[in-house]
Amino acid sequence: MAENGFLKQAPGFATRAIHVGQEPERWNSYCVVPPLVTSTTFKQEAPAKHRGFEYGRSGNPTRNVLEECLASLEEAKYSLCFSSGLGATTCISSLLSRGDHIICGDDVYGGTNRLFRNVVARMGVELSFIDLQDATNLTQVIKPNTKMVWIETPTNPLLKIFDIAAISKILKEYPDTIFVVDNTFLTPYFQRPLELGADIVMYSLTKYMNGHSDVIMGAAMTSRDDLHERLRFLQNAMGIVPAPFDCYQVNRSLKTLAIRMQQHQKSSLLIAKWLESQSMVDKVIHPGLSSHPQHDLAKKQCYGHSGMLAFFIKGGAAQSSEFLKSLKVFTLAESLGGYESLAELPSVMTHASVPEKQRMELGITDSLVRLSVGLEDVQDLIEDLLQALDAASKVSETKKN
Ligand code: P1T
Repeated sequence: MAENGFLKQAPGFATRAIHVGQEPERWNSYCVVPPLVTSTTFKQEAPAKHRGFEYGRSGNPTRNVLEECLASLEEAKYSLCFSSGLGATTCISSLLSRGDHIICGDDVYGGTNRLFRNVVARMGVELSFIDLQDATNLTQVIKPNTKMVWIETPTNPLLKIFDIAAISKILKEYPDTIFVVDNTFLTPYFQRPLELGADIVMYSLTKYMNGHSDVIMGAAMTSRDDLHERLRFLQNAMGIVPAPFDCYQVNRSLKTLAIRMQQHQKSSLLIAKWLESQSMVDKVIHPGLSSHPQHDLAKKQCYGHSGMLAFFIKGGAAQSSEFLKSLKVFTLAESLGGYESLAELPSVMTHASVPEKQRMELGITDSLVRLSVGLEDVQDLIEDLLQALDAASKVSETKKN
């Protein structure tokens, strides 16, 4: 057990992030930093006789370097990269056929909800959203045609925790159902769903994995040969591949993933505890707080928590809007997981595409503020939050929703 009560990380993660796939001996020049290969095509010695690369969509040396490193961090046999997180989701959901049923956790990124509802369901896949805080809820909706269960944990934006091992245990009875976990909020540094029984782990690499808010990319990892073969076929057939330069950037960013995550963890918990003491804050949601309803589960299944937290501000849209506009160190923007702190209002930003009824049932109200705590000095962040909460407190009561 780690000092904070979460699972203790085995040594080796940072070393693998720095060295796996990066061996200088692979390149004629013995370069220590893997090169950025932009060539879209590769010379063949004779028709259909090549040295592993034919055409940039089906494989690229810089992408291979990144995919190898990612597979190692996830302790997965395989990893594939995509042009965005939603690109990875598009590819994974293309494993399904008309008439299949997908069960999705009730609280997911707004874009994932929109893709499933407005694209995947329209192609004839049946869709159910369900709250899996109690894993046995699954048994009430699962059907013979359920071919995929998709969850985020912690969920975006409410940070609910689902028990990956308990869900996968139930799914043992349904061997044709693929269990996918979107692990974007935690990264393999803090949670490894494959070791808990998931079939596929999916990422928006745009977030913590790249961590510098300058690349849009996604990934899928699996240790199942059949799933990898099909996903690799789809990645190429559907053309959802990332640019080599973006792969180069993410590969570089992985070198500092472990230390970045440690600092995100530390700063976000300090801020969450501080927010709990503020009179303008109704409730703080952070898996590292003992007040989080699944704090014990988080400690049982994760190696730590990231920089993500959410809180309900006292009042409504007028107060949350004033708070967000008043921030000076935090930037009011969508996305998360970068070195810079971000704040947003999910109801009208990242989750605006979720139908209002579903948002209200979940509790994604105009008072719910989401923070991605970055790597600035934590005291500067607290002072910024303090002055913005103060500004929000001055908004007249009558301006409440
Ligand atoms: O933006 P993209 O790389 O396509 O990834 C989509 C995605 C998938 N899964 C999770 C858990 C996500 O949070 C996201 C993107 N989310 C945001 C942009 C956001 O601000 O929540």
